[in-house]
Amino acid sequence: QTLCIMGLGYIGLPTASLLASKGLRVHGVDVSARVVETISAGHIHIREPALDILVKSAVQSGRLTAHTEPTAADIFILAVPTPFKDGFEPDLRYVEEATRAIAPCLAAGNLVILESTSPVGTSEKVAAWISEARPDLVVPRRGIQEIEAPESIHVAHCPERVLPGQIIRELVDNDRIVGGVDEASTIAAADFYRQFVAGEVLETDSRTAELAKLTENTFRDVNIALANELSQVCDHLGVDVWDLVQLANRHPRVNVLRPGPGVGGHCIAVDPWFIVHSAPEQARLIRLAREVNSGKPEQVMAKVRAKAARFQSPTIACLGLAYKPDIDDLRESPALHISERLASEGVGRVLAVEPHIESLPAALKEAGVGLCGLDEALAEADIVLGLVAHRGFRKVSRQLLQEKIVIDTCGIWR
Ligand code: SAJ
Repeated sequence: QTLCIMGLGYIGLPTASLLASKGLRVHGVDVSARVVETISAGHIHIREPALDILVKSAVQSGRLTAHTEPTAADIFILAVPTPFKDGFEPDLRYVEEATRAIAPCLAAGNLVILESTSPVGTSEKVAAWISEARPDLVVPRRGIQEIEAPESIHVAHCPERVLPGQIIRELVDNDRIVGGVDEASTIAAADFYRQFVAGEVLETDSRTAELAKLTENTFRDVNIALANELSQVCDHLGVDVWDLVQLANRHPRVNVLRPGPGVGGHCIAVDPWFIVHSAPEQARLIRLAREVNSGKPEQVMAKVRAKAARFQSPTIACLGLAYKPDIDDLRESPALHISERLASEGVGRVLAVEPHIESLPAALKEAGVGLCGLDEALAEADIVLGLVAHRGFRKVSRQLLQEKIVIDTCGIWR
């Protein structure tokens, strides 16, 4: 089997190299010439444990090659970004561009899989774009069974579900949801994933598969919003939120998540909006949860401003910049946003501690944030602001902390 993967980012590249390691011939495509060059040299442009070794051996074996243009293949995977525009409207530009780019390469019997997290109905749009570009092919449509049409292609959605930091393992171990635009597409796509997925491959239709993925990330967002709202309630009532969560979670059917400085990353803060946008009247709780989580950084900053007002010119040690613990990923990170704002507003001198990076992003430097080691930052700090529960932060001496004003947003020392 030959494979053409559109998009060599956090999902496309691990998938491409994994499938190449299983013996498939993989033609990887990315719009960035720099990304293509890097991968062709056997290197990677993103950080993910174990990915470097996998890509290197896939490229060396000749089974993974990187290009800027697609080619004919048996299976096409679309793994391009699906951001949103102003007004939280999903931006399907990259999916449409990738679909139109592969259309001339398609032949009867091919399978096209959309892996990008997408609003409900996107797989049907992919099928419609193909049909428009290639009237000679039989393209599946919802609810219409093409009986014995050898010239038919297949279109299905199989949402990615991997956790950054554990991508390689989860690509194989996680159960996968596969939903075709028609039943033949579901079967074709499920057969493909069963070749390399150790978890179960669950069959459904494309619309249910699309909504299932959005539901998974929305479930997490709503539950984090509950934790974040409880942290506000606790501040108001003078209750320790960490004690509260720990005690409530001793109930056999309760599992409150951890409050934090806000929800980061490029998935959980985006995906719920796809549901809200497509069903605004119905998705009231989902919208509110999103608003609670996106308002959390401002509440953290208000707390810091209030404490900082006691000093002439306080030094604030911001512990962590990543979007979650023990990774180096700074994308859409509330910790990064808070550090930058505290510095640019002049709330104090901001020293950031982020053991997973070597230099600060330009915007933070411009805002006047300094990057330094944990001990140095703690020695100089008047206010210690815990933003990410990196493992390395736990060891800080309690005695040292007692001499400082500590705002621990994510329970590092609990
Ligand atoms: N967070 C909290 N409290 C918690 C848990 C998380 O504040 O108790 C915050 C984190 O600090 C982070 C954000 O939420 O800022 C998101 O982190 P995460 O670990 O929950 O999720 P992601 O964004 O790294 O990956 C998610 C995963 N989805 C689910 O767990 C349902 C992953 O499986 C998806 O593949 C990924 O989104 C994606 O690409 O959609």
